[in-house]
Amino acid sequence: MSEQRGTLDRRSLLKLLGATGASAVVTSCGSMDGSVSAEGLTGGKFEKSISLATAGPGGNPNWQPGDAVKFLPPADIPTSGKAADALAAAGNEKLLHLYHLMQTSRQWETTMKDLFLGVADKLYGAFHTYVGEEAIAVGVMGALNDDDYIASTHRGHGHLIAKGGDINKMSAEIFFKETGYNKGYGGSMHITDMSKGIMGMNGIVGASYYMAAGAALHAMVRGSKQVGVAFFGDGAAASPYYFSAVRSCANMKIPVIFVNENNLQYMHVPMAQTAPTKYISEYTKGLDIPHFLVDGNDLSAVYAATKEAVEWARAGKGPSMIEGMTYRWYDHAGFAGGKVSQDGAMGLPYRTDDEVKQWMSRDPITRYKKWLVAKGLASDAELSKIDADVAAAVTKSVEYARQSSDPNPEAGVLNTHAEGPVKATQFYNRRNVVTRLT
Ligand SMILES: Cc1ncc(C[n+]2csc(CCOP(=O)(O)OP(=O)(O)O)c2C)c(N)n1
Repeated sequence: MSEQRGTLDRRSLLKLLGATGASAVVTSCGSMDGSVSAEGLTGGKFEKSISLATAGPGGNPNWQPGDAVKFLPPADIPTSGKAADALAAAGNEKLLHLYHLMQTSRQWETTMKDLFLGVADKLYGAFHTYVGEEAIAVGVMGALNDDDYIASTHRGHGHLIAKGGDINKMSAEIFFKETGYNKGYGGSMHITDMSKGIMGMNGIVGASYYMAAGAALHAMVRGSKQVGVAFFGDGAAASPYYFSAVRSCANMKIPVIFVNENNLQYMHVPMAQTAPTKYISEYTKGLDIPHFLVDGNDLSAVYAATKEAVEWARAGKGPSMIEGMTYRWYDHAGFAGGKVSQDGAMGLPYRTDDEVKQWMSRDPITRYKKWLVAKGLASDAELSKIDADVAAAVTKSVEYARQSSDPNPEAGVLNTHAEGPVKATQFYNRRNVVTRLT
């Protein structure tokens, strides 16, 4: 139908169309420039135009493998400005600690990758790497207190390490040993450490929203000023629970920070084809909460945004949303296209090697290192020493895992209840009545 202009109101238009026998009416249609207006058809005006298609990354049906380079951040992190000042004010000890955490996350996962691809340890099980996205976890956690809560994702090793997780127990869990975080029963996607406010990695995409909201609501009721952080990917934002959770938190002013790690890839499909808007942060803009769209490979940008979000939450103003644009270096899960002692997965069908290499040239760790040196906040020698210390700690964690014992198979049904360890012969039903099964 061609576009009509004039002052015909909706009721008259529908009457007119009904009289001609029309049974369905298209009142708006998308255009590739991204804006749609119903002005001509309704005689009224929408307050804002509604984007149905944009120039990407989201909502772009013309997206091609390789297009992620259009969202490459600059080579260097700005050394001046609001974000740079906020991070620099954190002080040298903390700045070096954040570098240590980023390196630990990178080196631990890279070592695991080599072990999965190598023959010595025959590792198996799901493993989703966070390599390339470290600035988000470390930037967010740098702005939190130890007793704040986080709800992680299937790609959560970086979240755990940044929140103070123990790499010995993480390595042991990947080796399915009894000294692992989950005593060797869980593997990568269930690692949890409540002593650090880590409510767990989680294989259920979109589960972090209500976990973080529940913890934050509990904190709100207690008046403790703790916040909850829900990490999630661009794909997870498609969950119906996403909008629902942000809406509920906004309604009740629950102190949750929704942190979207937009790595432009939803398993093996580009985010361009799975999200209707240009950015994920557009989904919730109508809720009138703070939104921060940041370069997710820039530690200072993530840190500064999170600091503001935390202040907002602790002041009782409720939730906020941060979207960090980033890129994962490896395949969705496992190591297709990866090689021992080589960074990044190449030859994958849904992205180009050039795109991968260009994003790797925006390595958040290298950028942060250059920033620290350029601002005179650390020397190359200091940072190299941290690199070496981290390498030694990662090697030690692998040795710890190798030397630990396998779980006792007879203990398989222990530790499966939230109430704590129960005897294998006991089962708690919903009324908490102990029922003897044998
Ligand atoms: C409820 C649910 N649906 C589907 C899956 C399968 N699944 C695992 S990861 C994933 C994609 C998640 O993509 P995104 O949220 O963008 O995170 P990323 O992997 O890019 O970090 C899907 C669909 C799942 N684990 N849980």
